[in-house]
Amino acid sequence: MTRDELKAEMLRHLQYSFGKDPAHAQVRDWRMALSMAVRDRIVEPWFAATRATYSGQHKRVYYLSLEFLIGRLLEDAIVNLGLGQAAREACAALDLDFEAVMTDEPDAALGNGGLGRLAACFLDSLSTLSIPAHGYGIRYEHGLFKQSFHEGRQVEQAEDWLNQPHAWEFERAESSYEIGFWGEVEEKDGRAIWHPGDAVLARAYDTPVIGWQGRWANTLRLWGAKPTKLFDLARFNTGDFTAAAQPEEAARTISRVLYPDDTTDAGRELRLKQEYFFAAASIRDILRRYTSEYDDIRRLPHKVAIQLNDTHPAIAGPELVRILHDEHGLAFDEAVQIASATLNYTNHTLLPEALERWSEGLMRHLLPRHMRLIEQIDDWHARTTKGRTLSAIDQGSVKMGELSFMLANRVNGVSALHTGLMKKTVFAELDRLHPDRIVNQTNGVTPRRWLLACNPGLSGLVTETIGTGWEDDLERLGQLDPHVSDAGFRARFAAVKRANKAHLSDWIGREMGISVDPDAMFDVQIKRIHEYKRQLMNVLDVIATWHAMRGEPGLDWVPRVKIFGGKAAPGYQTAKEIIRLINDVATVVNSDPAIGDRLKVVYPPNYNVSMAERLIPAADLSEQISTAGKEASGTGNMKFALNGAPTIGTLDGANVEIRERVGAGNFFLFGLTAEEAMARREVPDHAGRAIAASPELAQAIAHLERGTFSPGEPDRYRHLAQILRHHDYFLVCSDFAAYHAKQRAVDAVFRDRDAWVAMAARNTARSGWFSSDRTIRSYAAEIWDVTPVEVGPGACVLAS
Ligand code: HBZ
Repeated sequence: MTRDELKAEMLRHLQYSFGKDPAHAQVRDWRMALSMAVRDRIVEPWFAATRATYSGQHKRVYYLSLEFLIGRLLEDAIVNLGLGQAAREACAALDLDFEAVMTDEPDAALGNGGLGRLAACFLDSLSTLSIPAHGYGIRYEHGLFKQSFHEGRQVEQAEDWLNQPHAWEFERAESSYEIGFWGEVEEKDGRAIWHPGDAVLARAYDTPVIGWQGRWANTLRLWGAKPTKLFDLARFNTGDFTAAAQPEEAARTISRVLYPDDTTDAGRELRLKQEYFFAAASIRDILRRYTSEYDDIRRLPHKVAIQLNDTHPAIAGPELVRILHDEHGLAFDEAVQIASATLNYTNHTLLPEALERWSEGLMRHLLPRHMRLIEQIDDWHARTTKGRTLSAIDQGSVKMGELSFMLANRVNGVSALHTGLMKKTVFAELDRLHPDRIVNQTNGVTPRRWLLACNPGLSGLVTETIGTGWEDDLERLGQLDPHVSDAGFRARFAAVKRANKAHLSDWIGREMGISVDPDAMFDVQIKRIHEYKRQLMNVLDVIATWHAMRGEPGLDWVPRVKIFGGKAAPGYQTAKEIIRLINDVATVVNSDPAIGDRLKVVYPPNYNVSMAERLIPAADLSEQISTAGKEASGTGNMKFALNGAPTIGTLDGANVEIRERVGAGNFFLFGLTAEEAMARREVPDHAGRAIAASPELAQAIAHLERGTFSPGEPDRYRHLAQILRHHDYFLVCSDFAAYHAKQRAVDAVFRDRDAWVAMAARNTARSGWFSSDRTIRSYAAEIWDVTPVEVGPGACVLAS
C-alpha cells in the first residue's frame, strides 16, 4: 500500500465512517481513520485463515485467559503489515504529527501483569505461526486502574478505555449464550438436570489478531455480559425507574471491572461469577463450532486443544464434563476422559496465597451441578489412581490447582526452575501419580512488539548487520555475536542506546520535571509491586548509595538513574508503603545538592505496556531481583536482555535460563539460591544476623526508623523496618550485602564503556531463544499436537 493509497483511505474513512470534515478533524478522528484504513487490510487474511481452517479440518487451539494485556493495537498492526513507512508518510502528507496520532490510542489494559501480557504475546505468535487459534476472555469495561501519586501515595482511578469508539473490535450480536447461575438440580431417570435460578447473556466481541507480514490472523473473542431481560417495563410504568433498570445493571456488573489484585481474590462471589461466565460461554462456543463440523463428540480431543491460563478458567473443566455427560448423554467416566484429553493447564505461581480456592458453600450455591461434578471427579480420580489421600476438596474449599491438574492432559510450568519446583512442592503427589503430565514451557516474548516496534534504532542496526528474517526467526540474532568483537559495530550499538536514552531523558524532563543525564546508567525495575519482587531491596540500595555518596562526595561515583515503575494491588498495604517510600526517597535524593546528577530516582506513575515500550529500549541495567523460588518465570527479564540491558539478578525463574544463554560473564548474579533460601528461613533471627553483618544495611534501616525520608512523620516507615527486622520472609536482609556489592561490580564494568557495550550487545545477540514463537512451537508439539497451516504467498496480504 502506498502513501497516497493510505492517505485516500484515511480521508474516505474520516468522511464516510465518521462523518468528519478534514477541516474540523481532531487527532482522535485521524487516529480512528488510520486505524480503519489499516484494519481493512486485516479482514482479508482473517477470512482466508478461517476458510483455510475449515476446509483443511485443522485442529484448533483455544487459549482461555481471564487477562489479555494487549496494550495498543494500531502500531502492532502497522508493523505486522509492513505499513510503517506508508503510515508515516501519509500522516506527513496530511500535516499530522505521527507520534501524536499513534499515542492517542488508549492502552487496552485487560490484565494485571505478566500472566496477561504472556497471553497477548502468545496470540501474536499463534498468528505468526499460522496455528488456528482463538483467545477467549472478558471484555472488561474498565481495565486495570489508572495509578497516580498523591504526596507519594498510590491513588487509584477507574480506567475508562471504552469511553470512546473502539477501532479494532467487531460486535457479534448473533453470537450470544445464556449463562445460568444458582438454582437447583433435578434428578430424573438417572440424569441430572440443572435449572438455573438466574441467567445473563454472554455476547461476543471479536478482535482480529494479525501475524507477521499479514499471512494469518486469528481471533481474540471477548465476552460482554448483557441482561436476558433488558428492561422491566412493568416497573418502569409504575414509576420505579431505578428498579426497572436493575436487571441490566446486575448483568453488566459481571464484565464491568478487571480484578486489580494479582495475589488474592477480592469480591469473591463476583469473581467466581466472572470465571464461570467466560469459561461457560467459551466452552459453549467451542462445542458449537466443533459440532457444526463433526458428528462424533468422542473425537473432540483430535480437533480441539484447550489451554487454561492458570486456574482462573478452571471451571471450564466441570462445565465440559457437564455438557458431555448431562447434555450429550455420555457415561460419566467417558465424559471425564474426553474432557481431560482436551484440557491443559498452565501454572504461573507457587505462592500459596495466589493458589485459587473456592469455598464449597459458595460453589454449591452458585453452581450446584458443578459442585456435585467436582465431587465425582475427585472420586473418579481417587478410584482410577488409587491416590486416595489426595483430594481437590479440602477443609471446605475446592482447590482449583488440584482440580485443573486432575482434568488435564498436560500441566506446565513457565520456566525450568519453576517446573522443577512444581514437581517438588505443590504438585508433588499428583506428579507421582501422573509422572508424565507435568512439562516445562519456558515463557517467551514477541520480538515484533518488544524489539522491532519499540526499538527502531536497534532493529535497524540488527537488519543492517544480519539482514531481515530475524523478526520471525529470532535465533538468527546469534549471527550478531561475531560482530560484537568489531569496534565499529560496538560504536553503533552504543550510539543507538545513547539515542534511546536521550529520548527517554526528554520524556522524563517533560512528564516529571526531573532532569536526568543521558550518560548516567539507567537502572530499571518495572513490574507489579510485590514483596517477593523486592523493590524494597532496590530502594535500600538507593539509600545506602546516597548515604555513601554524602560521606565521600569526592569519590568518582558512577552516575545512576534509578527508574521504578509498577502498580500495587489496592488492598496490599505493604506494597503501597513501598511505593510511598520510593517516592519519598526520590524527593530527598533528587533535591540533595551534595548529590547533584550522580543519583536520581524516577518513578513515573501509571506504568503500563506502552510505558514499558518506552523504558526498555533505554535501559542499561535490568533489575530481576526476586527471592529465589518465588518468580515463576518473568518475561520483562527477557525483554531487557533482548534490548541490550544486562541483568542484575538472582537464580530465579527464567533468569537461570537467560544467564545460561547470554553467558555467566554477561549477567550480574547475586544472592541465595532457591534451596538456600528455604534453608535460610529456618535460621533463627536470620535478618538480625544479616543486619549486624552489613553496616550499609544497618544504616539504611536506621534511616527508615529515624524518618530521614519522612521528616514530618518519623514513624511512617516503622512498619517496613519491623518487617525487615522481624518478618523478613522474602530475605531482603539476607541478600542485601551480596546485592549491594554486586551493584559496585556493575559500576566497575559500566566505567569501562567498551566492556559494557560488548556485554550489552551479547545480551541482544544471545536472546533469540526467548521469542514466544519458540514457546508456541513447543506448546504446539508437546501439548496441543497441532501443526502450523501452510500458507502460500497468495494468502499474504502484502502480495495482494
Ligand atoms: O506470570 C506471572 C508470574 O508472576 C511471572 O513470573 C510469569 O512470568 C508470568 C507469566 O507466566 N503471574 C502473574 O502475572 N499472575 C497474575 O497476574 C495473577 C492475576 C490474578 C490472580 C493471580 C495471579 O488472581
